[in-house]
Amino acid sequence: MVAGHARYVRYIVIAVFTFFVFYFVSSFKYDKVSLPSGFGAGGATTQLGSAGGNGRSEPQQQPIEKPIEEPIEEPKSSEPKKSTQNLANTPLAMTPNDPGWDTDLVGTAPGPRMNATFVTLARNSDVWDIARSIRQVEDRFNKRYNYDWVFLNNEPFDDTFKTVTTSLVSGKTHYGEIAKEHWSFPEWIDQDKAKKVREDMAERKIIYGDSVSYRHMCRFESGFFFRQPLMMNYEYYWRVEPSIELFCDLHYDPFRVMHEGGKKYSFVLSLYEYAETIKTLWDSTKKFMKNHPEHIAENNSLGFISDDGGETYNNCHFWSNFEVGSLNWLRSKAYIDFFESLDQDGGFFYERWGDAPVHSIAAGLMLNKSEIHFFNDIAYYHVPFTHCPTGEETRTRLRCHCNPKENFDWKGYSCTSKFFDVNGMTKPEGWENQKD
Ligand SMILES: Nc1nc2c(ncn2[C@@H]2O[C@H](COP(=O)(O)OP(=O)(O)OP(=O)(O)O)[C@@H](O)[C@H]2O)c(=O)[nH]1
Ligand SMILES: [Mg+2]
Repeated sequence: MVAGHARYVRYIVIAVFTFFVFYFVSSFKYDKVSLPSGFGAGGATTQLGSAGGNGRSEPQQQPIEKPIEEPIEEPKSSEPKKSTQNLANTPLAMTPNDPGWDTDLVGTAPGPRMNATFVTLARNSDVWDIARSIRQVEDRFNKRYNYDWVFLNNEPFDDTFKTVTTSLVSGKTHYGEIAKEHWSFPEWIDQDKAKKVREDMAERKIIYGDSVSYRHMCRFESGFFFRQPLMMNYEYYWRVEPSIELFCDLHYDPFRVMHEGGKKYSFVLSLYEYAETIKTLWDSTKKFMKNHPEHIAENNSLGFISDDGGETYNNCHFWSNFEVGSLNWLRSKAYIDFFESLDQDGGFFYERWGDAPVHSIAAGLMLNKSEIHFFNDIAYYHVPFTHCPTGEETRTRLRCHCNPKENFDWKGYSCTSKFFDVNGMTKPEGWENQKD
C-alpha cells in the first residue's frame, strides 16, 4: 500500500514537472540576431560581412529588397577611400625578395586599400557563372582585401542574383540598373542600315554578328560603365566576367600597383581582333586623331596597334574581359571625346565594334607607355584563352594550378610579344619554348 502511494506521488511529481518544462519552452522568447547593417530590408546597399569575412548570417533568410541605384555618399577625391596606413609603412611586396612578401596569405591583408571596386555587367541568368568567377577572385585575392563589387544590368537584378553574389563577395555589393539611353540605339542611327548589317553578318556567320544586345553591351562597356552613378565613387576598377578562372594566388594588391605605379590601364591577354567586325574603326580613329591632336600622348604605344606608323590598324588589342584600370582616365575629356567621336560614326551598330579594340586603341594613343601594365602574376582564363605565367619558379611560388602548355602569351595569335618589344621589356626565360 505504502509502495503504491509512493508510486502515485512520483507520477504526480513527474506530471507537474513535465507541465512546467512544456510551459517554459513554449513561452520562451529569444531576441532576433541582427544582420549586418545595410543587408536586407530597406538597406540602400547590400552588404554581408566585414573585414576578414566574419560575422556572416544566412542571406537566404533576409531577401534583399531594394537594389541601390543612388550613388553612395563618398568624397570624390583622388585620395584612397579606405587608406588606413601610410603607404610607406607597408611596402608593396611584388616578389619574394621584397620586404613584406607574405608567403602564408592568412587573414586580412595589412596595408592601405585603394578607392577601387570590382565591376561586373551581367544578366540574371548569368548568376551561376558569375558565382564561379567570384569564388575564384575571392579565394585567390579578395577574401584578404574585401574590395566592393558593383553589378550592372540593363534589367533589374532578381533576388536570387543578389542573394548569391552578396553571399560570395567579402566586400560590399551594389546593384545598378542601367539607364535606357546607355543601352539603346542613339537617335542618329539608321535602323534599316543597322538591320541589314546584322542580317549580312548572320549569313556570313560572324560571331554575335546578328545580335542587337551584344552591340549594346559593347557600346556600354566602351562608353558608359565607368560613369554609372554607382561607379562615380571609385577611382579604380577590376572587370570580371562570368565563367573566368584565376589560377594563382595574388600576393599583392593590383589596385595599389596601379595607384603607386601611375598606371591607367592593364591587361593579361592580348590578341588580334576579328577584322570583319571593325572594318572602319581605324578610319574613325584617324579622323579623331586629326580633330584632337591635343589628346595624343607623346610617348604613346602606336607601335603596338599599328605596324606602319599609323596608316593601318594591325588589330592588336588587350582582351577587355579582364581589365584593371583607372576610372578617372576613362572619365577624362580625352577618352570621352574619343568615345563620342566613334559613337557618332555609328560603327557599334553599322559594324560590330567591340569594347576591347576601342579601349585598346584609346590606351595605345592617349596614354604614355609607362601607364599600361601587363599583370604577369594574374593567371587567368576566359574561354578560349589562358594566361599562365611563364617560368616554373613563378608558378610554384604563386601556387598556380594552370597548365603552362596552355599559356597563350607567346603563341602566334597573341600580341603580348609585340607589347614586350614595343616597350623594350625582357621576355621571361623559357618564352621561346611556348611559341607553339
Ligand atoms: N546585363 C546584360 N549583360 C550582358 C548582356 N550581354 C552580355 N552581357 C555581359 O557582358 C559581358 C560580355 O558578354 P559575353 O557574352 O561574355 O561576351 P564575350 O566575352 O565577347 O563572349 P563569350 O566568349 O561568350 O564570353 C559579360 O559580363 C556578360 O555577362 C546583356 O544583354 N545584358
Ligand atoms: Mg565573356
